[in-house]
Amino acid sequence: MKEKIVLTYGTFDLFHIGHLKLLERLSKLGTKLIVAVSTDEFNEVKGKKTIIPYKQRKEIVRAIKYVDMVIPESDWSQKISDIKKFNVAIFAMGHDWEGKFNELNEYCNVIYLPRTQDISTTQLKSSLKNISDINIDDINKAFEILKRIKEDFE
Ligand code: C2G
Repeated sequence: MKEKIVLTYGTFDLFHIGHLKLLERLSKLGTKLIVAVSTDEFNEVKGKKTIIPYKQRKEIVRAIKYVDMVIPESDWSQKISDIKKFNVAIFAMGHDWEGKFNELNEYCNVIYLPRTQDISTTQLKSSLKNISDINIDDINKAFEILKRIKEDFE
């Protein structure tokens, strides 16, 4: 079977089901899936603060069975040289990037896939923040109230 290389880019911070479903669908578009994972320095350029450092995000993505190779993404302009270097047939992203990389159609087939609904790293981050915002005093107060209610019922 003729080799058909698929290439995608992402931060993949707090790896979740949306990331997994995307990589699974991308792997079915070709024979080999290459994932460019954004470095911490590049995420600063993107204005993104990650929780999981690049070295670990790279290892997590590489361990996904759908992924054949991981490369670093360190700037916006590396895509054309990556497409040529790896002889990429398909460049694909989630549809939150719809239309943003159409200029790459000159070099390969550009595809945008629907995102998985109701899950995102941003959402996970805000849930974590909400949890961490709950201070222990409030929890203790709530606990005391519950204890008194329980005693009243006994
Ligand atoms: N994604 C998805 N479903 C979700 C969340 C994310 O399909 N619920 C997809 C995104 O559309 C993207 C990929 O998962 O294609 C990785 O998402 P991010 O880690 O948020 O990537 P981003 O920071 O947008 O980096 O040069 C391009 C950038 O590096 C893309």
